[in-house]
Amino acid sequence: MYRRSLIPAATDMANAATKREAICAESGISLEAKRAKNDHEKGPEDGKESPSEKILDGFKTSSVLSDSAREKIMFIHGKIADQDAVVILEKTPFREETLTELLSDSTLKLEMKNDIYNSYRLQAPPHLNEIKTTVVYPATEKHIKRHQRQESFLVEETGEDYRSITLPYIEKQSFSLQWVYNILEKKAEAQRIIFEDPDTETGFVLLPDLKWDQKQVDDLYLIAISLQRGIKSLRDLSSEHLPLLQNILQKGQDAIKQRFDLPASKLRVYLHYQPSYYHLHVHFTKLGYEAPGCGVERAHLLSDVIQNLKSDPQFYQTRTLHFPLRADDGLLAKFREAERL
Ligand code: M7G
Repeated sequence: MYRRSLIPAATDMANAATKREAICAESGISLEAKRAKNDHEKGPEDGKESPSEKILDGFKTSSVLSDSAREKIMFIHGKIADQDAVVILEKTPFREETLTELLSDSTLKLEMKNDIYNSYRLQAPPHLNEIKTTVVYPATEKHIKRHQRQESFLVEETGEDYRSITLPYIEKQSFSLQWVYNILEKKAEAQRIIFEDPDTETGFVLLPDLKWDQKQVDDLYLIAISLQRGIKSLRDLSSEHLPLLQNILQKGQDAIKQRFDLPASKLRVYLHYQPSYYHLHVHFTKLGYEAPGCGVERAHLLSDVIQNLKSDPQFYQTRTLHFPLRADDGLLAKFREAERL
């Protein structure tokens, strides 16, 4: 079966900001890369942006943090103008609507022939051979570490462990939420929003995840970000949040059905524990796509979360939760210090 392409939807785009994004997507450069140096406050839609094609010109590679031949992805640490940067290069899936062009307009170089078996190197036209590129710049030590291949350990966290070990740690150490606030305040990615419910209590914004290039639904990945601030993670949820969670599930599914023609039965809707960013958000990925972090040790289905809160309003304050931590994670060191590992 061919992949369903999303390109026609993209051609509906009308205004200038959206066109800018399309150019970005075309060039394979994530909008994140277009942020002006040290400009954490504004997204590229607002300010004068540095030219997208220049950001990697002076990039100096320090090391390959990790890579996967199977997933065709590489995480690279390097410097841009003496500041740390992380570059993620990822080959993207084939698209049905470019197949004819790909097969007819490419050059074939013979590798070997044997009976009915023929092996070639196909040299595709550049626009059919793009690489999704994400640039995190300036990157913190934590951004660099998280992409390094590392052994991980499963941690068992009681409600008390959360309050005495995890909470004090995440209050000091977690990633900046500036990108989340930029989205909520329409300072960044405003043109990418797929659905928005403006209710201050139960509202949320649904948009493509940074990891998704939106070219085909096979690897669909959206995130719903709660408008309410201050809900850090699963641990903060109680029955008072049921209307918010049910709203995200229902309206998120409806919006995806309408926009991408994918029914709820084709979606995996979940929260991470631990998340990387401590502002309530829900992941929507296509069932069958092995999205990073969708394993049982980290993903909690939103429908299960809702049921758990219905049967016990304090479920997530009292239950023991398990999650993996990388060997170099400071939180793991805290669990070790407390002799909980
Ligand atoms: P998480 O569960 O906090 O952590 O999910 P994870 O990154 O370890 O999965 C945060 C989600 O937000 C991830 O799926 C990220 O790919 C996504 N994300 C991160 N950033 C910095 C951005 C961004 O700037 N824009 C968008 N649209 N998504 C982002």
